[in-house]
Parts: sequence; structure tokens; C-alpha cells
Amino acid sequence: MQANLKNSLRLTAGALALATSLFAGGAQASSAYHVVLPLAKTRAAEPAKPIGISDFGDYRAWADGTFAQSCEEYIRPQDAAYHYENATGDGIYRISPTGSTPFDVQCDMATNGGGWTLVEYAEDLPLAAYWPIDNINKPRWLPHDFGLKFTSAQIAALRSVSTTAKQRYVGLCNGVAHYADSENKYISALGFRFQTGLVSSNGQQIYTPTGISIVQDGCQANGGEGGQLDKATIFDLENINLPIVNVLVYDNGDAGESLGSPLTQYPARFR
Ligand SMILES: [Ca+2]
Repeated sequence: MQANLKNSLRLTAGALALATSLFAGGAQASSAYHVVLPLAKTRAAEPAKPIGISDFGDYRAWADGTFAQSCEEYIRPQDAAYHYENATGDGIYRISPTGSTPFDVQCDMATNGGGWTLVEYAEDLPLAAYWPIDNINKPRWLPHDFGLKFTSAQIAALRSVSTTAKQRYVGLCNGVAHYADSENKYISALGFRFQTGLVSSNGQQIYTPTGISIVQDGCQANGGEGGQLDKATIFDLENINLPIVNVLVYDNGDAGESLGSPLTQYPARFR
């Protein structure tokens, strides 16, 4: 009888006012709520509280010590037992895609809905002349593939649990056309090799495979760019075969021509 009375008190606004006057007086209404709250214990057991995210020092993960498959799974978990709460936000999370050995990644949890797992480069492509001796115009891959922070197996595991990947390639230049040339032809358009081995077209205005768009074409001036960002040619790529590991360059045929890319600032992003 007592419990029923209290429940009915809890359920009506008038009863809350009564409880306020009984326990604390009108000037301290909020403390009256705290007194009433323990009545919830008389109700049927509630569902288990969802498992949130904890900060374990070097990385974040689910509070029960398990790992999501990706940053996307942390922010939008499929399993209702887990919830994106507590130690949330951008930073390093530990993931284990498709049951692989867990590894730590940078998560972007804010941009465009968040849930982006970043696949980062180990180093930039320095602004340099890559064929200083044999300086003629012809399509050539750079002498070395770009170094990545993760193994091919780790990236493959992440790819297998992702639906899209995006990357920006910022082509810094000094006299090296990256897309259109100064005569508005496209023989100098870069080719791209993806981490899976997929290779785009090169030397033409329209790319195959699709998913490559040109944001800015500063290198079209074909001289005087000085490797500056505001005079770079910038490509946006969207392809599950990312990240880019090499570019095919045509225009590198004069002494003093150089190219480079701030790769570490533009990781591939999987979601
Ligand atoms: Ca040139």
C-alpha cells in the first residue's frame, strides 16, 4: 500500500508539488526530487545499462575491455549492449576488424558524421626532383611507394569492414603539371596506384576508375609554384582501394622541376 501510494505520488505533477512541500519546501524543490528518486527501486528491474567507452590511457575502447571493428562501430555500434558515450571524441581507439590482432588508430568522430578510421602515412613525399639525371618527359612511377603506418593486412582487415574510403592527394609542384598542362591538354595528368594494386588511368582528362575529382589545379601554370599549397593541384579520391601508394608522373623533364606531397596531413579515411 505504501509503495502504491508513493508511485502515484511520483506520477502526477500535483503529487510532486505535494512531495516538495512535504520534504523540503518550495524554495528547495530540486532536493525534493532527489529524495523521491529512490522510489524507482520499487519498480521492476530495468534493462542493463549500455556499455560505454573508457579511456585506458594509451587508447580508448569499450569499457568491458572489448574492441569495436572500426571507428564507425564505436560511434554507431550494431550491438545494442554498447553505446557511444563517456570517453568519446576524436583520438586514438583500439580496433579489431574481422577478429584481427587489435591495433590502435586515430578516429575522426566529428567530420561529416564522424566514424572515420584514419590510415596514416609514415612520412611526407618531399618536394624534390625525382629524376634529376634522366630528365625527359615520360610517364614514370615514383621510385618508392609511399610508407604507411599500418601493414597491408591491417588495412585489408579495415577495408573488409568498411563501405567507403576517401583521401585527398595534395600535389605540390614547381614546374611539374599534375593534371592539365599550360596548353590545356591532359598528357601530364597523374596516374594513381592504390594500396590493393588497382591503377587509375593517366594522361587524360577523365579518370578511370571513377571516384577521382580535381579540386584545384595550380600546377597547370607549369612553373613558379614553388611548392606552395595555394598553387598545388589537389585531387579528391573516393575508392575502397585507397590509400594511394604511388603516382605516375609524366611532366618531370626539365632541370629544377620538382614535386611532393604533405602525405602525413592527408590520411586515407575509412568508414
Ligand atoms: Ca614542366
